Amino acid sequence: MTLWYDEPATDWETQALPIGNGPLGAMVFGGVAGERLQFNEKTLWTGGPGSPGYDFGNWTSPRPGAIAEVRRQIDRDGSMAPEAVAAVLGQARSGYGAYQTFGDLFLDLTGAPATPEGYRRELSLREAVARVGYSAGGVRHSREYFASNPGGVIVGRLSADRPGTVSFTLRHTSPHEDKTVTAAGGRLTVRGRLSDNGMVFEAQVQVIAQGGTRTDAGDRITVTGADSAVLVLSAGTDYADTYPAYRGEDPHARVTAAVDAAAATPYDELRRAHVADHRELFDRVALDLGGAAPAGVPTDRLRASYTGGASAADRALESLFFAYGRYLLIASSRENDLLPANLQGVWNTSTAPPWSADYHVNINLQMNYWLAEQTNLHETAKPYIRYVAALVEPGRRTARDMYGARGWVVGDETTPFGFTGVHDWPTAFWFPEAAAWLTQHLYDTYRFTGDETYLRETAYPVLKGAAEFWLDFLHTDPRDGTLVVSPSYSPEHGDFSAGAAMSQQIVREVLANAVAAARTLGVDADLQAEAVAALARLDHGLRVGSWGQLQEWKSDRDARDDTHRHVSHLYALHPGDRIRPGTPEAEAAKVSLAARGDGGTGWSKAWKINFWARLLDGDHAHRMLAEQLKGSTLDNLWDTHPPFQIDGNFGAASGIAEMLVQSHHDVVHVLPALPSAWKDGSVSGLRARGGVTVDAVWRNGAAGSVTVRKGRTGPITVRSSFIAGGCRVHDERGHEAGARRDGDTLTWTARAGTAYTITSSRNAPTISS
Ligand code: FUC
Repeated sequence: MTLWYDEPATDWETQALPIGNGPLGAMVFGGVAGERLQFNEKTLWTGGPGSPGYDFGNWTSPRPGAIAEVRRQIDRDGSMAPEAVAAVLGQARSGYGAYQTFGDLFLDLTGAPATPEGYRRELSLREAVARVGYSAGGVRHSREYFASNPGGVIVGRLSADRPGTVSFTLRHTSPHEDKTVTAAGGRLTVRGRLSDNGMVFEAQVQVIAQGGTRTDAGDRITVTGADSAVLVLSAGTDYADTYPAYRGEDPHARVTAAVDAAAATPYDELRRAHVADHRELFDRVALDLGGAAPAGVPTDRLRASYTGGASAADRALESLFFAYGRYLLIASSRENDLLPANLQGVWNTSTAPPWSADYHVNINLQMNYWLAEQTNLHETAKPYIRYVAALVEPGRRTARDMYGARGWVVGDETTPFGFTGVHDWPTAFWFPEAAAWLTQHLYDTYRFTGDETYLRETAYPVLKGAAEFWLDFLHTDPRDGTLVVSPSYSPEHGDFSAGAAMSQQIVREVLANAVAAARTLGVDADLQAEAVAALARLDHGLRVGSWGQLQEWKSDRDARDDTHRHVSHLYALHPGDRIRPGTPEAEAAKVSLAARGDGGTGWSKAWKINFWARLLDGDHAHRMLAEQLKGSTLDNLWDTHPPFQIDGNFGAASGIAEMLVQSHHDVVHVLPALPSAWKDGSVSGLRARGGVTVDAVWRNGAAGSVTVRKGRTGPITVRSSFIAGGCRVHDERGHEAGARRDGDTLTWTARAGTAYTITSSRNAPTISS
């Protein structure tokens, strides 16, 4: 559970190692003569209010009839070029902004050796601690770094096994010009304003040296001849996630308090509290694929020699990659965060990162959170849920003013400043389905937890607004009288048309979820009736085309040689659940997926792991995992689009979880897509819908035992191929559960908190059907 290297990092993107506590992130380089810690605070963004011309993406003047005109043209001609639609409905972006680096801390190390011995740089995923070590002149030098969520700080410690040998100068650099850097009392304070939008930012670093001398000099701090030294960093901005101003308190008091408190706490205590906090989340799941990393082989070489074959080394990299996905989510998204993980999590070294390191909501942000519930990291999804809820207010105005609709909406991509309108990049400016898609996770969280208070107070109001938008904005298709989305654009692909498959599948899902939620809560009878009536008229969005493919558009025009990275028309297979394996639609999805091929950007490969897992084809899912590790993974195991984009890390971890446990339609399916390469293994702590925790052990490609625990007393149905061959179900005390078997499924009434183990045994009495 450790990434390690035998050289310092020189490249931020491919080599440096990420630590983070949700709001704060840092990249550790581990240089010998100079340490570099690039750091981030997640709210430091240009754009939004204060940025010249910011308009939330809403049309700056009304365009009566513009959407109706596009609809008319599509009704008449069947399609419309993206450029033509953008010319009518788009608007140049202004004040969109981008996620910003906060800057770098440099430690210039005095007297560093030219040729250190025994160099090692590592990141322990279990502890969430990065370490650097080397020897020189008979002295072992060690550094440790971690980002503490309970402390709200990033902490570093430099030490050596000979007293008096720790010496360095700490300084800060950043591309933000309007700032001051001052040093006093061993504390470096960086304070300034982004010139673009006036956002106030502040960081403080306290240096605490044991032994030696410390000198504060202008904008830097020098430590000479210390036994060890601790650094404590915190940072903040005056961002608030409230429409329309998006500004709150000055960060000074918060940052000061965090650094003061951490500086007054012994290092070992800070570290202990951090490791305990991290492990409370990280240790909930364990995956063993029978891997063993060869001794002495660093992670970059482990990855470079990976083939996706049968070796124990390959299994070790796969389970490490899964653990890393969970590590990265814990590090970049926590319950006390204002913002969810963006395209780069919390890590960004630039003022102009790719795609602004924003929130792309035509798959990327959603993909970031696919693993959250399944891999038992519910808390990490809280900033996502909060963020989506915060889009409702700006999104209502956009829905009303641009679309003439109730509810709320957001377009293809967005920012921390409620950018819910449009821009004018023809292939990515229009995707009002995003709001509905974003609510999928909110409703699914309820299905995992069964928490009705959460459903009533948090999820339902957001879901309801997303459904209302579509009740007002559907269009009657003159071809057949069904209700369709128009203009409809299958993400970043082809022409605009009416009723593309993904549009219809998403709208069906949001309406169905809204009805189900309202029924559960016993509210909004009128809305339920309205949604039920719309569902009856809604085009179904699942068509099998001339070459057996699932159609991406309502008319049959998919090209067989099209390998576009988005596979949007398979939404109903994943992340939706309407397409069930073994049905004609699933067969058609398979044809489409095979035609799209095994290539693609990092996130596209990750999505394909999930698709093949849902089609119960473990070998093909594994092949996609191998493609991702071979072709779309960097030395620091970050996913690369290219460039670095974190969704692929999260999507792959989700895909691995989908290979092990699926839980749709009230069935907990254990080991649904186990690849032949994963002969022996075990997993524990995965979550299934219905408040269920699942452990499984398998040998020779078949489950030997499965243990499930349910949060509430009630019926449970477990499916796994081994069940068909005979099994018994007993609780912790050895009592039979009284299960009923039907082929490969078992159903019984599970008591809350009781562990039930299903064992396959020829000796045990077989449960009769
Ligand atoms: C979507 C994708 C691109 C990229 C961008 C951030 O628009 O089509 O490949 O991942 O998001």
